Amino acid sequence: EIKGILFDLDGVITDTAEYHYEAWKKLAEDIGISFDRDFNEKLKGVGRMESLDLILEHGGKELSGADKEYYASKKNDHYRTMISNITPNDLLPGILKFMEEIKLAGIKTALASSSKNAQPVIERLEITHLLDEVVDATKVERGKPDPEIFLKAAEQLNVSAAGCVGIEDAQAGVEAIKSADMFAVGVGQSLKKADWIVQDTTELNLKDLRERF
Ligand code: B16
Ligand code: MG
Repeated sequence: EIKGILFDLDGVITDTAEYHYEAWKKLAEDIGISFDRDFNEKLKGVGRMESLDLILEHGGKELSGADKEYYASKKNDHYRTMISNITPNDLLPGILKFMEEIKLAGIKTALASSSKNAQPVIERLEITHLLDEVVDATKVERGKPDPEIFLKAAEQLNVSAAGCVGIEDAQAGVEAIKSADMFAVGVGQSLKKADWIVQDTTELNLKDLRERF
């Protein structure tokens, strides 16, 4: 029986991925590193500093710790400016209906996001009341694919991992869910390790999920 559903934010509830992409692209090009959508896929679900490390590695560049802090915070300032315009219209299609359906069924929900900006984003999306717990990058030590964030979300909901479903759009996220011994829903075709793969968020519904769980 499904007791808890744990949502990734970026790519599942809203498409902040596009803003991360634009902000990283600008920063990479500012420091002379080429950046495209293909490479950007590797950054999905990955924390801010880890993402900067991957970009530097990709461009064959090394920076001091202080410079890395500077560039990571510059990227974040740009990202914060973009997310300040988010409204409930930016919820991905079908996700609000799905979250309301879960709430009505009495299943608990939590957010499990690698973003340190998750709180302002869910406030702007006006879905705070649909999430019983919020676990973001400010509350865990290890990023996805480590299972910590999903295990912590389950613990805060007071449900066992076996009763949890995690929903992710990133490879690192699906791996984290599987390492936590939970049922993984993957949004997007390339998530081969997921237990149920949907093309997009409009396919999410409780009946189909329960049949597969
Ligand atoms: P921030 P998620 C992740 O969010 C994004 O997918 C990833 O691209 C981003 O680098 C990471 O959050 C950190 O975000 O810089 O805002 O702390 O998919 O785990 O909800
Ligand atoms: Mg994501």
